[in-house]
Amino acid sequence: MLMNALRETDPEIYDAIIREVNRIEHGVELIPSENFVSRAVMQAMSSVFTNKYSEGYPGKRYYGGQENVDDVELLAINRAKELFGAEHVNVQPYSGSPANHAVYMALLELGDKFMGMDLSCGGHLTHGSPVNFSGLHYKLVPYFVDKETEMLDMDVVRKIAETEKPKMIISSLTAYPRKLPFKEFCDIAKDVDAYSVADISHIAGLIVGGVHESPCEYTDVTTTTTHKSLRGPRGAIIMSKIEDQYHDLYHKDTKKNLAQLIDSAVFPGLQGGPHDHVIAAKAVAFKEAMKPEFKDYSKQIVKNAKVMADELMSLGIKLVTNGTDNHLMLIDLRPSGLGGKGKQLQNALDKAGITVNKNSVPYDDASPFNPSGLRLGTPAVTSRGMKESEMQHIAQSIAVVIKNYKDESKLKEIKAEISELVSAYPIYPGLSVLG
Ligand code: DSN
Repeated sequence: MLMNALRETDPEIYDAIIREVNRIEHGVELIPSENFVSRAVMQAMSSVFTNKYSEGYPGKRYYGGQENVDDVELLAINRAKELFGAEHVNVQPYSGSPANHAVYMALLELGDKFMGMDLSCGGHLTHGSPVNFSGLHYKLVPYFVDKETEMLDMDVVRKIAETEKPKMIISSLTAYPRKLPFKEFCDIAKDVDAYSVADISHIAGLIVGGVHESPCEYTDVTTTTTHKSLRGPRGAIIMSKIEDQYHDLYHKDTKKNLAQLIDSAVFPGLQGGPHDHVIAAKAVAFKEAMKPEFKDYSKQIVKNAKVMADELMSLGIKLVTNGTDNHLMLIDLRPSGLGGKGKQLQNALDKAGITVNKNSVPYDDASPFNPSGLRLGTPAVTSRGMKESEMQHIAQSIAVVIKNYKDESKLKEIKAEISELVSAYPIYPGLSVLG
């Protein structure tokens, strides 16, 4: 990917990009919501489609010159339908939060009650946090993980739903290292006459690869970002059934089916012109995810996570739920006497070339700005081609950093070792030296 024009026009931004390329090439990226897209995805994102305005949907736009945009959006929609087995897909959401916002607008009235997983137990900001639109405009009834097992107890989720009678139940995770029982969530929603919504942003790539159950067969609505384990551009999509089979009582006045409700919530309800360059890149990512190699990739993500988890635990590090079934792990620093030190540990790992994020653990007394956990995952390192032995090496390095987080020379030593380890797995060969 040549960047001569950028270098000439804006050397400061050019330099920052090159520095970022060097950072990712020489370090280990373990933030579980990040990944490395292909050059094809990046090329689609930096294409002339960034110039176009195309409010509306294929065949029904408000501006001229749409023949190529329509082709791109239809390709993205049809590929997503095939990939996830979805009846209806909207590929226009700018990102995960707007996608979820559109779903609330489509399904609920302001002030309506819904159920979502508590943020500190591994939920998401848009699932009812009091500082987010979802908690400000709607009424959250949270469900929590069990204090002992740190896992979801679906009998408790059912009891809450039966007592509270929410209009919508969201199943999702951002820091829960176990599988989500989508069928059970949907059965509960159906039994209490609530909409079932799944936000599969973190695990979409695992679902496509067949290593996690898909909710699309059962749920009314499924949202996902496209840039996490799915390895596409920043953005999101909303998938849904076409007809609302169970809840016409909630919107009998609109005469719209579920698909139409979602589409009109995205545009004109919430968004303006879609980002056509990103929709093009989503289409490319969906095509890549249909390849058999993507299944191997997803399987390896989970294998790598298990090996890393086992190695960390064998080195005396406590993981929330004592392991993982998916792509992520949550280190609980409290048993190591480091409760409330998540920020210091994240900084120490940065210095050692290992990127993670500080995160609350279930029932954490510490503040979210300096919580007691570290969240890590394997989608990005697996994209580089790393396997089990590298996961063991990285886990050992993490353990050394945790024990020596104040020792600057030890952190330097680990950084050099990490740089050596990753040098065999270039991400974008040649990118840092091209002009
Ligand atoms: N910020 C994302 C994550 O890191 O999980 C969720 O939106």
